[in-house]
This record gives sequence, C-alpha cells and structure tokens, in this order.
Amino acid sequence: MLIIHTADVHLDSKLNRYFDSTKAAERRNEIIRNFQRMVEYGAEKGVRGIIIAGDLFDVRNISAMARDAVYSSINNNSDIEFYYLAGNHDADAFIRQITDKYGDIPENLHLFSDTWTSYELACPQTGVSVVITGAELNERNNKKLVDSLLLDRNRINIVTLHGQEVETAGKKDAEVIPLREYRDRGIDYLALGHIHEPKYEKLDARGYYSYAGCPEGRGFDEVGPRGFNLLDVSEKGIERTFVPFASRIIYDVSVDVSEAVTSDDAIKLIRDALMDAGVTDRDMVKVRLAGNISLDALLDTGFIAGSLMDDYYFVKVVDETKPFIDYEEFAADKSLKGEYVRLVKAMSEAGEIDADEAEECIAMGVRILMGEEKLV
Ligand SMILES: [Mn+2]
Repeated sequence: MLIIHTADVHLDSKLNRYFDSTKAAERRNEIIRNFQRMVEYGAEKGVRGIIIAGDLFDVRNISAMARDAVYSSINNNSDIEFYYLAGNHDADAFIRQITDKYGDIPENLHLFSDTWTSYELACPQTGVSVVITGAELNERNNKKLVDSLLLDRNRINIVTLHGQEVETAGKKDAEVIPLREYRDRGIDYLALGHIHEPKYEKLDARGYYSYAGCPEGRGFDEVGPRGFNLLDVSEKGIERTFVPFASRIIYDVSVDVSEAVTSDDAIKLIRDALMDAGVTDRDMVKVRLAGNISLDALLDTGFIAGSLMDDYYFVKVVDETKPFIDYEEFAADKSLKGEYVRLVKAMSEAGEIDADEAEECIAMGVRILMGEEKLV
C-alpha cells in the first residue's frame, strides 16, 4: 500500500524577495500545479493516502485559486484519503472557506485537532492496514501531548506532527518535537513538517522520522532537489523513497574566477561551472564568485547576473573573491597607487588594521585610483 507524505507546500507564498510580480505569480501557480501534479501522480500509482504534515498554505488570506485547486484535487480523487494536519501557517481559513463555498468538506479529507486523532487506512487488495495518528502542537498542549500518545505496538503506526525537532524540550517551546520522548512508543514512521529541508533518520530501533521538506524551493535557503516521500507499507513495515518533484531546482554554486580579468571571462567560467553542476535553463541559481582575483580584474556582479539571466530562470551573483595582491610589484612603484599600497601594508604590519581589512582597502583603493570604481 502506497502513502504520500508531503508538508510545507506554502501555497500563496508571496515570493517577492527576488522576483518581480509577474515571476512571483508564475511561481505561485507552479507551486499550486506541483500539488495538483502530486495528487495526479498518486492517482496514477494507486496511492491510498496523502498525509499533509502542515503548512499547506502560507498565509491566512488564502487565494480563491489555491483554495479551489486544493479542494478539487481532494474532491475529484475519492480513492485517495487525505490527512491534513494544520501547521503554524495554516489557521483554519481553508476549512472555513470550503465549508462556506461547497457546504461541507469532502468525505476523504480527514483533519486533526490539538489532541491525538487516529485513522485506520487499509488496502483492500493486500489486506495491509496502517494507523495514522496526529495532533496539532501549540503552546498549551506541547508539554503534555506525548504522554497521551498510546499506540498499539502490534499495528503499523504512522504519527504525524508539525514542529521543530529537538532532542529534549526546553521550558516554554511551542511547536517543538522532543524526539527522545517519541522513542520506543511503537512508531514506525514519524511524518513531520516544519523543516523545509528533506530529512530521513532513524528514530529508534523500530522506526524512522522524516521531514518531507517543501515541494518547491522558494529562495536560496531552499536549494537542491525537492519533492515528497513515497511510503510503501507492507507486512514487513514501511519503506520510504524520496521522489524529487519540483518544477525548478534552486542551486547555490561557488565558481572560482581567479583567472578572470573581465566580466565576460567570469561569465564564461560560470557557464562552464553551471553546466557541470547540472543547472538547466529552468532553474534558479545563486553564483558565488570565489578565488583570488587580480587587482586589474573588473568583475561587475550586476552585469554578470544580467547576462546570465538570459539563460536561466533567475540568477543572483555575489562577490566573495579576495584580491590577489603582489606586494613586490608595488615595492618600487613611484605612482600614487604604489604609495597607497605601501602605506596600507605598513599599517597592517604595525597592527593598526588586520590582514583582511588591508586586502579590502588595497583592492578598493587601487580601483578607485585607477578610476574604475565609483565611491559609494
Ligand atoms: Mn513551513
């Protein structure tokens, strides 16, 4: 029996940090489409249940588009049972809105509350069944909730929660999941939401815990493959496979541009590096310029990013290069530039500024003296 575990979809995310309004709207639609595609995938594969471990929506003001898309996905797939645990972003807006508009929630949509609720899900073909138990964490129930978790150890148990994993809980933490307290309770699979990076680890001798991660990366803190967990439940237990499913992947790539003297040299090096990293024209990438570059080099991050934007969905370029300074070269230089370099070097040697500051002063000062950089 197959079950999907997803979380942190964040439908209706603003996405205005990097994108203009057109691109942000396009990405929001892609996130909605990702959810629809996942349900279509589930229907095709004969998936029996979809667990949504919180943060299906990003904001309290749910768009009509996202609401109707989720409603239809659930309502049109009555062979799939949906287990929707509200996360810290969800509120109850979705349920209220679909009740207002459609009269009732679909029969195959199952909800949780701030105390434990269990649902049994069985596969008519194989006879395999699993118990899905979940509760929504908040400041009031968090300390005591685990004490009332009573599972039948003879059953296959999935527990779903939305919160930050910690080893042991501190005094007042809401929405934390103290893993130690969830061990040896008969959990086979702990289906978690909240952390956006996919993660799968051993919980105890019997079970595993996993964050499905957000299905589409939204910013440069959500790099790498994104998707959902596909659980294969059998008599032997639960086997988990991560299914990469994002329509675009976000990359963070460091490129050594030590050999570049012009922005165009750097662009060529970057293109090669991005090709090696497998970045496609659909993807988003943060390029970190690295290496030690000559003082004569002029790498304009704005120009570089602008050029690369033609070939990728979105590009951000950050300059993390260090200047390569050959002090010998300036030892006998009679120009103002030579004088300046010797002065900064003397200050560094006298301990008035540290080596990093000296490098920065020299790199900036030399460029200004050469008239190639404006004072900001
Ligand atoms: Mn989240």
